[in-house]
Amino acid sequence: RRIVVLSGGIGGARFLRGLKEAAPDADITVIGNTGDDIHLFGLKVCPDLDTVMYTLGGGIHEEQGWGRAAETFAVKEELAAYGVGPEWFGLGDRDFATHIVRTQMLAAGYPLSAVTEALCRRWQPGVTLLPMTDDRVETHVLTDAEDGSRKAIHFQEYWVRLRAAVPAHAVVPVGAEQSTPAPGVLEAIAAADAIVFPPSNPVVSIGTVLAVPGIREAIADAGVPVVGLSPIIGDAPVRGMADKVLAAIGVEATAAAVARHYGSGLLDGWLVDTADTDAVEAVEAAGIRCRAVPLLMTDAAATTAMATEALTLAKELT
Ligand code: GDP
Ligand code: FO1
Ligand code: CA
Repeated sequence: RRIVVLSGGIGGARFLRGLKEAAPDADITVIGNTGDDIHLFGLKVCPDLDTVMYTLGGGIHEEQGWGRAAETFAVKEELAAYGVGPEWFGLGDRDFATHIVRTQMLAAGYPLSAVTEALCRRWQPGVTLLPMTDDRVETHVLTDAEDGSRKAIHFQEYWVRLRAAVPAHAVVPVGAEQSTPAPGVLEAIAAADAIVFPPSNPVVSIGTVLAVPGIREAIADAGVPVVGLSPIIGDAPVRGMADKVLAAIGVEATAAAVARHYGSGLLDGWLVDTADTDAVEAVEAAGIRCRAVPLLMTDAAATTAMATEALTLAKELT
């Protein structure tokens, strides 16, 4: 079985661990969000690709959910001693090596997809990890400037420095319109037996992947079940500030509203948590098959059970 998963960072990566357990023989292709990417100190950092790679490759900082296990911050401290920031973004020494290799390969002319493949030769994530595009796409958030006008800031500045605590008027994947899917992306979608939206951020993770022209259309035209799992439980994100970016695009932070946002044109099946059993009827009324199952990735067994439910739902919809 060939399964395609659109993924952000933590939510997608943790789900993928369960999916690998639930379908050990499946051929899994992950289309990773690159809208969170940021250039710092002359280096290209790809947080969501790295989170998937480290999580599936056994190098992730488990509690934190991003960055490397057993990390140290000597380089960051030395940069700070020179007064070189930003001090609000924590790049560790081990993680730095990834960004150095990536940046060196990009400078030598390799596209991000080839660089990601090379990095994965070390980490052996057990999935094919593709960036959504080889082109530069950067998510910016429209916020208020001091003088009352509006200014766009990089998503990481909004998310990490400001903790999404300032009003967000719009979320813009800058460069997406002119981007094209990375090699292998449309091919994987066309060859898939099922397409899964893990419990990733619907706006700045899955929404950004869908903003690459051709990807949404390819998914809708694939003619195979598209099933998703809600990242919202009990009208709140399980972790992070997804409610803030949902508000910015005018979508309520509920499991049902997120399903309706994707819409029956894209989504065939949707899993909500058992805390949201009430939402099932509304989702089905929107033409999306829905069921309530436990959706908390508290441990490996619970995560594998979620992936099994998603695959069962996909099979039913085939
Ligand atoms: P990010 O790029 O690191 O923000 O990660 P993703 O976009 O892949 O996933 C973030 C989303 O995962 C957040 O909106 C969370 O609500 C969701 N999430 C995290 N843990 C869980 C969980 O255990 N269950 C569910 N259903 N969602 C989760
Ligand atoms: N998230 C933070 O909240 N603070 C950080 O300092 C931080 C550093 C960081 C470094 C590398 C990396 O791959 C991810 C990092 N993240 C950090 C996580 C990440 O940038 C965001 O959580 C996601 O991009 C949001 O989707
Ligand atoms: Ca992300």
